[in-house]
Order: sequence, then C-alpha cells, then structure tokens
Amino acid sequence: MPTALITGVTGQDGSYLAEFMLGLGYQVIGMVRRASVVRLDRLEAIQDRVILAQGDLLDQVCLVRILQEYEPDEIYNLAAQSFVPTSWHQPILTGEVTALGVTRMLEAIRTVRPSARFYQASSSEMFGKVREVPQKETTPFYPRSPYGAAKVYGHWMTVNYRESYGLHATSGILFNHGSPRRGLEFVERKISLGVASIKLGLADKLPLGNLEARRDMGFAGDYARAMWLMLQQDEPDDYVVATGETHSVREMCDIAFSHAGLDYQDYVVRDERFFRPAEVDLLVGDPSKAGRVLGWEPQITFTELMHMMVDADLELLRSDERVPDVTEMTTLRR
Ligand code: NAP
Ligand code: G4F
Repeated sequence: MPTALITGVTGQDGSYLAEFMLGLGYQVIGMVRRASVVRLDRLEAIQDRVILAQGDLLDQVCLVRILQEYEPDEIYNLAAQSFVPTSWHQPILTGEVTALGVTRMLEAIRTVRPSARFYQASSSEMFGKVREVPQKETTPFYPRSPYGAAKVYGHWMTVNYRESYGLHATSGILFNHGSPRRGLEFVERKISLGVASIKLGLADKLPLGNLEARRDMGFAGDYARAMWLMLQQDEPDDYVVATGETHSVREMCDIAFSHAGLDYQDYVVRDERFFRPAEVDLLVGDPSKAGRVLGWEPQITFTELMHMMVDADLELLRSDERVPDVTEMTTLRR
C-alpha cells in the first residue's frame, strides 16, 4: 500500500485529495498543525481512516521527523496561507508559510526521503497582471500580492530542486476552484452563502467588491484528481489546471441568485472595503497540456458548481448550524 503525506489536509483541497487517495487504496498521512481546538469538519467522513500527524510548515524539525517516521512515497504540499487579502495584512507570515514553507519541505525531502514524489500547490495568482491570454505553463509571472509573490518563490524552488537535485518535484498551477467546502471568505462561497442567507430571510444584502474581476473557476474535486495524476507521470513537470473559461464575479452573482429565484441586482451592494490595493483582473487558463499528457478534464461546469454551492448552503443554514461571519475580518482600509 503506497503512503501519501498531505499537508493542508484540513483545507478544502486536502479533504478532497485525502478522500480520493483513500479510495485508491493509499495510506494517507495528514499533517495538522496544533491549535487549541483542531477543526476536522472537512474530514468528517474519513477521519477514522486518515492518520493525523502534528506538524507545521514553519518548523523544519517536525517535517524531517514526519518524513522519517512515515516514509511517504508521495508528498502533496497543499498547506499555505491561501487568502489573498490576508497576505496584505500578514505579508511576513504569508512569506514564511506559503514561500519558505516550500523550501523547508523540499530540504526535508532532499535530506531524508529523496525518492518521494513531491507536488507543490502553485497558483494562477502567479500570473497576476497577465502577460498573455490564455495563461499557460510558459506564460511569464507578474504577481500582484504578497500571496502571489510567495507562490512564485515556491514554484521556482520546486523547479530548482527538480533541476539541481533530481527530485521528482512537480508544480501544479491551479486556477480558482471551489466547492461546498470552500473557505467562507472566498468570493464564490461568500456569494453562495449570501444567496442562501437572503433566501431564508437571514440577511437582506450582500456587500461585495470588484464585480468585474474575471476568474477561471472549476470544482475542487476535479482538481484533486489532477494533482494525483501529475505524480503518476514518469517525469516531473509543471501543469496548468483550469477549465479554459472565464467568468466575472457579476456572472457568479447572476447564476447563484437566479438559482434561488432571486435577482442579484436587488441585493448586491458595492462595498469599497472589499476592493484590493492591486487587482488581478483576468484569469483564464489553457489546460491543453493537462488534457494531452494527463488525460485530465473537468467534469463539473461553472454553472453546476455555483448551483451545487447554493444548494449546499441552503441545506447548511436550514440545518440550524451557526455559520460565523468571517468575511469582514480582512477588509482593507484605503
Ligand atoms: P485552504 O482551504 O485555505 O487550506 C489551507 C490549509 O493549509 C489548511 O489545512 C491550513 O490548516 C493549512 N495551513 C496553513 N498554514 C499552515 C502552516 N503554517 N503549517 C501547516 N499547515 C498550514 O486552501 P485550499 O483552497 O484547500 O488550497 C490548497 C492549496 O492550493 C493552497 O496552497 C492554496 O494556496 C493553493 N491554491 C488554491 C486554489 C483554489 O482556488 N482553492 C488555487 C490555486 C492554488 P488549518 O486548517 O489549520 O488552517
Ligand atoms: O475569491 P477570491 O478571494 O480569490 P482569489 O483572490 O482569486 O484567490 C483564490 O484563487 C487563487 C487562484 O487564482 C488561489 F491561489 C488563492 O489561494 C485563492 O483560492 O477573489 C476572487 C475575485 C477577486 O478579483 C476579488 O477582488 O473576487 C473579487 N471579489 C469581489 N468582491 C471579492 C469580493 N473577493 C472576495 N474574497 N470578497 C469579496 O467581497
């Protein structure tokens, strides 16, 4: 039974990847950082089958220890400070975790477990102020946030450890992907939860920032499958994973509100606090290499994703569960 280590297993992607790999018969080790209350909500269905190992990307020693103890065959580095606005509030922490954390893991692999295959969760945010449309593996980077800059560093360190030390180190350049397990502050989840709240009479407006920003958005479950496929290749490489379509935040609102029988124009209000100091206006990926080499293509369309998320949030709120409003914690004073 092969062993996989997943950092960020408590996150959206980590939970989908762990489920997928358990289904393939892997032993899954999930790295979880210490907290006064550990939240394993996203792992509810598989918690008894994932081996949890306490660790943190800020701490080199624990990474070495985990690799020595579990001897993983595949390592998926999904852990990161992943919310772009927080990266302006906490640029140093973002650099420590999202950038240097990658080097800590690569060094641990190089010294302790060089035969392991490594996946780095790179991001379309690296393209930032885009130099080319659509963006592909060879498109130059122009990051627009501390998060984007940290991801560029992590990406290039992955390429360098591959070329300098011969590690099987692969970088997946994933475009936006959501799901009902998406963090509450990301725009598609903020919209689906907002629609559900309004539909059930729990709110009467939804404050948003830039409605004209465009994203290439798929379903997280499809993207987890692409991560695994990348590490099954004989040679490590870089891959863009995307749908090839782009949609504005305004379109997201239109589709989500319409699904609940509402008109977004009656509820969405412009709120300056959700605009960013520097915006990524347009992302659209060219996933043809992933299709050709990995045989990967997305199964869930953008509209299906938005409907799935609205339905899940209606069910969540109907179940009386308390959902904290975290979306205003990182608003930016201008
Ligand atoms: P997410 O839901 O925010 O999950 C992030 C994970 O990282 C959580 O498990 C979190 O643990 C963990 N983490 C944060 N700081 C850590 C640290 N210092 N040490 C160890 N673990 C730490 O993110 P996601 O959407 O699943 O994304 C997964 C990865 O793909 C991230 O690297 C993200 O930047 C990247 N990415 C995401 C997208 C997307 O659209 N979703 C697109 C491109 C790339 P806690 O639960 O303890 O907070
Ligand atoms: O949902 P977002 O916060 O995601 P963003 O910045 O695209 O980053 C996500 O995707 C990246 C891949 O490209 C990942 F690497 C990263 O970890 C994360 O998962 O914002 C999307 C767009 C932005 O243009 C933003 O300005 O939505 C716009 N937006 C408009 N109003 C809003 C809001 N974003 C948020 N979060 N909240 C708003 O009220």
